[in-house]
Amino acid sequence: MDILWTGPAVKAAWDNREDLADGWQRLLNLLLGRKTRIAFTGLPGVGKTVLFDCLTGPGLRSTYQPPKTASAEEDTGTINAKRRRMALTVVPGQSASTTRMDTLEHLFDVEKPVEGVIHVVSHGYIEVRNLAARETLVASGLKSIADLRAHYLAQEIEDIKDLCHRMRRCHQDQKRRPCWLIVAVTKADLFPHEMSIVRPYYSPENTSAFSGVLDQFQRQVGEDNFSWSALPVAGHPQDFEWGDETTKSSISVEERNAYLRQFTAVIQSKCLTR
Ligand SMILES: Nc1nc2c(ncn2[C@@H]2O[C@H](COP(=O)(O)OP(=O)(O)OP(=O)(O)O)[C@@H](O)[C@H]2O)c(=O)[nH]1
Ligand SMILES: [Mg+2]
Repeated sequence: MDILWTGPAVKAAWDNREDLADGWQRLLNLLLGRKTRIAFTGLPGVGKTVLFDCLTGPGLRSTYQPPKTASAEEDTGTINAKRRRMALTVVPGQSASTTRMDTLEHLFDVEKPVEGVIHVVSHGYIEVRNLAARETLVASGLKSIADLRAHYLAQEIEDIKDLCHRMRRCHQDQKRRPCWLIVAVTKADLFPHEMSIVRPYYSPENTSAFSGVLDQFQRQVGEDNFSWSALPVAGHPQDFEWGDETTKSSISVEERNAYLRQFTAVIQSKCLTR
């Protein structure tokens, strides 16, 4: 499936293609029918829960408010799922608790690993919701948005290395899972004019500090056993503030919805081809 990267292109292709909720319902049926288990991974504050909420429904309501704090518990889908525990699990952000580690251990358990991974990144735009943590970062010298992003881009690399390490352990078992990964480059509303940099950085078509980690992992486990792709998305467009600087959010509601449609379709196609 061809993945489109710029808001206007995604909008032209996906605008009104289907009701967002319908796309989700189809995906849900597919997941429940096939028992595909999918993990949402990525740094705390990157936007995992918001994307999950968009897929499961609440995030699409005009009154939706994104979480004010890091998730302490994993998010799992129950909505519209006839009380069955859904196959999507979001790793919680609060690293102080053991829950984050426990969830990761559970999702990448060598005996029973997930089938697919949605790894969320945000081009370094990480929401630090804890006031004390914000002050600590500023005191350590991260005064501008550019400083903060550089810091989190470096952390993203460590995070993807850690994830590949966990996936490698699972692949050493005969089950050869996870067999696919989607890099969801969220908060695309904050960098609509930088897609010519963002796309090669995160996607398989070039080798960058980020994509090189996944390429290496793919070589280690074999191309037949693992595929990955990347796509832009925006769950909840809003301005990004740090210190006295602001990065303006600038995409239309239609573009955001089109991004989400493309996202759901890509997840579906991964679930169907594996
Ligand atoms: N500009 C913009 N901001 C977003 C977007 N999605 C999420 N955010 C912001 O990022 C914050 C963090 O989103 P969450 O979904 O809670 O992040 P998370 O990855 O679940 O965080 P943890 O639970 O700490 O792991 C939200 O409160 C929003 O303020 C987006 O698409 N665009
Ligand atoms: Mg969360």
